[in-house]
Amino acid sequence: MDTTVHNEILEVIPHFAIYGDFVSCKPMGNGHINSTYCSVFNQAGTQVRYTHQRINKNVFKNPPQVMDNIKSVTEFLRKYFKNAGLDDISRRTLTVVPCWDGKLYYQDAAGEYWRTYLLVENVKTYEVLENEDLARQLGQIIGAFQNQLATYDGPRLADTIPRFHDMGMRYEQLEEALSKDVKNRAAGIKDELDFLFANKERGMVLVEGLKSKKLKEGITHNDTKINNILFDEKTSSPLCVIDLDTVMPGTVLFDTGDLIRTATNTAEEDEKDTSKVQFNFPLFKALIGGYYSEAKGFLSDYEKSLLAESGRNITQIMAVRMITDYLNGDVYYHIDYPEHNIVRARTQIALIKSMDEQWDKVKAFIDGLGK
Ligand code: GN1
Ligand code: MG
Repeated sequence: MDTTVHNEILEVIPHFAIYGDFVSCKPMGNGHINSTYCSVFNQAGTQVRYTHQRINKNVFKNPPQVMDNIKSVTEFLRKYFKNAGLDDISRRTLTVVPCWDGKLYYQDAAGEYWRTYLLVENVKTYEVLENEDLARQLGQIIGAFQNQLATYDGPRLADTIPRFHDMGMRYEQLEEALSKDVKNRAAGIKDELDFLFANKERGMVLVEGLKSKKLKEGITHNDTKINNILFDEKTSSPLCVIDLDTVMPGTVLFDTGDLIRTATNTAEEDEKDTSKVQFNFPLFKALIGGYYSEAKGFLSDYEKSLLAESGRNITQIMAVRMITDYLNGDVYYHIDYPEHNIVRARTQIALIKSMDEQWDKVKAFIDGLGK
């Protein structure tokens, strides 16, 4: 047994409806919000793996509601894939393993919420994309995911984090953090704050588009960073969109935005050397070309015109959120070291600057899409 395993998980696992003999469990994953473990069971001679997650209730105020959403979405997708004649469906969408009492979560004595999924085997993830072919396929799977969810006919989905991508609210939170400055960090990040406030106005385009109904509201993923997509280890093709905690109403541009933010960056989200952070135009073209091949049937002209802008916009909102957390003393995102949030924010700002430098060709590419 791995000694790094936290004892709490050993109390939690037996509540889930898993047959066979428990073999081992260890921490896994690198999400910024939930804590994840992987367990192994011996089921009559076959080793089967599960993932267990503690849902961060500081972030998700109503974990049972999150699980209801996930159940509705994964059941819908399973049906969809079945109707499309696809095989290997338990690798194409997540499978929730309920508790013995039928609940989709277990609440431990400390009040923490836990959930379990089948672990999707033989897959890999990327922090930085390696080539244009991967980018094109990544764009396609997110376009397809949105296409699938456009026909969603299950129970109404809850807003698991209200106003999640509302730039106006995110700036209000930044202002508040700045006025309190609980860690006296504001003085050391003047350039970053100046940049974000100077660009506040242009950041409002998506949230205002939703308010004025110039942008349609549909069901979107809202957290399409590239490591939330599992790629098949053998074929290298994207297979499964995971991290469904924030699947809820939004504009498709929230998803293209996060995809652009993470797929076109030549460096990782928390690269300390910002000179390594560049917006990679060939990757952008491949990504959006792939996305557009799936999305052209449902994208309005206005949505299409904002495809590139969505990348800049979601990168900006992440910078605002990361800097806010830095000022608040790192209460939201998991951090590995004290400067982690400001390092992340600087990377986002460097990426926006690199996009700005290449904006003419980016715009020209978007204008020429489909022509
Ligand atoms: C968080 O859970 P994870 O690590 O996929 C965050 C996203 C940010 C992302 C930045 C619920 O995502 O909004 O884009 O970190 N999720 C939540 O890496 O806040
Ligand atoms: Mg997440």
